[in-house]
Amino acid sequence: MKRTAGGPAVLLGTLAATGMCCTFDPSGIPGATENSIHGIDASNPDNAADAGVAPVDASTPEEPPGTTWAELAGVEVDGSFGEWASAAWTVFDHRTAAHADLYSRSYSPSVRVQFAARSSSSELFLAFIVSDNDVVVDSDRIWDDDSIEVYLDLAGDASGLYGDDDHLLILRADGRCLSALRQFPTVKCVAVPWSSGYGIEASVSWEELRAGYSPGKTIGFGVGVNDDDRLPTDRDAQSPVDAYYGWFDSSRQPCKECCRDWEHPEPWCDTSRLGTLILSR
Ligand SMILES: [Ca+2]
Ligand SMILES: [Ca+2]
Ligand SMILES: [Ca+2]
Ligand SMILES: [Ca+2]
Repeated sequence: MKRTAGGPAVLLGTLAATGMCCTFDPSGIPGATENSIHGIDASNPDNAADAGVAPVDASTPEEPPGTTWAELAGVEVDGSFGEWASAAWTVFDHRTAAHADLYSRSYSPSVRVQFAARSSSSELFLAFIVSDNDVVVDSDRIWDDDSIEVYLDLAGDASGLYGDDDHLLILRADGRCLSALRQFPTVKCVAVPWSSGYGIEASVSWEELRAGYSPGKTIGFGVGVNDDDRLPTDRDAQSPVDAYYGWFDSSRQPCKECCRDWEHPEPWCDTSRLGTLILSR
């Protein structure tokens, strides 16, 4: 796995330089195990109703862990979630996330992510319904705002450091989306604000991912959520993110050298523990 100038090493070096490290033990923070914080009940979000889809119970981890499916169907990336009504949704919150980084001692769990994938022969489609009590978009670095991160290991080789077949997509609550590690793929996305959160539809083309499409194909896949609630942190950054939760396969062994100064393995610098996305169900 190589790191190239201007590629993963630069981005990951930048991330490491921010001091985004795992100072706090989530289990040691008052309220970390509570479900209803800041006036929202994360287990019964209004946002799924806003999107016209059924909310999924977040209290029970999915089986098998870290596995999700992309139904074979086309999607219009327009901010309307009607075509997702019968999707195979996966959900995570602070209780079921594979990993948490809490940056503010004032932070209380107040974010929940319901996501689904679909695929056509030309594009991979993703939908996210995010419950978040305070949607904040105020930083130059979009991962310091309310945003979704998507991790793709197209070869499914779980080889640790990000290589040419691995991608990190960041989708912000205001609809700004990017491919963080390389110029391609182009990420198309539409974000919609809701009463207590936001929704995002996104797509990337299999051609730009340089990955062949086939029904039954299995790729490495993970999702993270950044929660900025305007709280004080110890980090020297412009309105930094307050918490991060990740969905991936925590039962797999991490690459200990891949994330450098980080005390915990993180999916944005280590593909070893990504989950699995299966095309078609
Ligand atoms: Ca749509
Ligand atoms: Ca921010
Ligand atoms: Ca890979
Ligand atoms: Ca927030």
